[in-house]
Amino acid sequence: FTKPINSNELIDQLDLITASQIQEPFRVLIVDDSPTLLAYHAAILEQAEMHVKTVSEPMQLLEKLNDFNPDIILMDLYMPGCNGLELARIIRQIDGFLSTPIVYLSSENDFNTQPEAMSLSGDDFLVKPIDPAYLISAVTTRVTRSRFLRSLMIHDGLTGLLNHTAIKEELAREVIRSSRLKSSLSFAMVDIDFFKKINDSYGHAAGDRVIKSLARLLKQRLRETDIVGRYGGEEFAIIMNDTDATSAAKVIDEIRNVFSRLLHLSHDEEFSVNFSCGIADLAHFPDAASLSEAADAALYQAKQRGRNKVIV
Ligand code: GH3
Ligand code: MG
Ligand code: MG
Ligand code: MG
Repeated sequence: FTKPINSNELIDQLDLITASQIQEPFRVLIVDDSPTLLAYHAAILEQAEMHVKTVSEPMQLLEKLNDFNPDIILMDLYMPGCNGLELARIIRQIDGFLSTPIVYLSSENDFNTQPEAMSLSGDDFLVKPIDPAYLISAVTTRVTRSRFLRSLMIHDGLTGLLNHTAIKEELAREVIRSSRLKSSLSFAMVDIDFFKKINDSYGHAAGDRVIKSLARLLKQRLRETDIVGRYGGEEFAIIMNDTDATSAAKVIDEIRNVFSRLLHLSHDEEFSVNFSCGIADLAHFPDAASLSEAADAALYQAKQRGRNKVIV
């Protein structure tokens, strides 16, 4: 038995996590038929510590897109056998690239084509030759803004965790990845017990603080490779790579134990809270839908059998 910890003592790491994601090196994909220009533009951006990949052959584009997952695409307008406007339109139809900034690079001096380029899936138009400092700042401002917007879009405002949509997308992705690698994967659903009573007895603000403290605890105790999201009001979802349900249950049961011993504070009144959890793994439920259904059913069992429990 260890002494109870005050929930306020948990360090707030969530802002740091989000900030570090925004600060990762920018990934820039340049599409141009001229190897000389590709090398020149790449060198400029690499000097500014960006990660650059280049494509001189449009056929390689799709493959590079998925492997590299660029933050921004710099697209030559005229290439033999294809044009940048058409490529941009194709990119816009690929899952996950609807909002990736596309900036056209061209020696085109006819300003009439610029509005056309904009209306066809582009975000901006830079005329070659481009001043190196201008190229760097054009890329930096766009990537900073789009990363920030994307971060807002996929994170939950209260806890900073991934939101419902984002965690479902992660689950779909991780199920495919783990099936391909034949590695194990667990999915856990966590739901705070009698949360309505907490709100009723101590107020909504105290309830919010409880939700935040569980979010922080999960982030602190789980591995860097585990993916945590806020599934709904007082519900959390956790994806654990390379982990079968038995091992996952061990880890989460420890967290359950720590959480149930936290002391929460509301107007000088101390109270404690616990959660229930249901877990399923990919070995028994081989697709995302049945995996999350099974975790949900196990959670229901945990509630039925008295709460404050982890059930596989
Ligand atoms: P059970 O043990 O069966 O899970 O009981 P419960 O009271 O936790 O069950 P239920 O899921 O019905 O209640 C969840 C409550 O959580 C309902 C809602 O008022 C509250 N809630 C949902 N989102 C938030 C939030 O963001 N903040 C606060 N403070 N409360 C929330
Ligand atoms: Mg060209
Ligand atoms: Mg609930
Ligand atoms: Mg609940």
